[in-house]
Amino acid sequence: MCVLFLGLPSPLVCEDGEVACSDGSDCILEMDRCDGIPDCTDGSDEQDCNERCSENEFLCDADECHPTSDMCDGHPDCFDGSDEKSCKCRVEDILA
Ligand SMILES: [Ca+2]
Ligand SMILES: [Ca+2]
Repeated sequence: MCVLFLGLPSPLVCEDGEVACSDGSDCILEMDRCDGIPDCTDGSDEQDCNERCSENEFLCDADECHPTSDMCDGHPDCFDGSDEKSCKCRVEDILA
């Protein structure tokens, strides 16, 4: 089975259990995709990972990634506001 990303300049044939990096430069193991560690030179194996965010991001309950600096800043950044819901460090709580 060949797994190819659409729009490659030249077809890259990967072996079973492998996926192509989006720049077409390399094949990586399927298990290495979305494991939080960039294996492609362009880091594309860690992009478009619905269930994972970058190292400096967190995942909302609504499946969005936001910078960790947005967490617990008193302003809802997640669509569902989950970045503020799970706060144990809210200013209000500290002052209470
Ligand atoms: Ca990876
Ligand atoms: Ca926030």
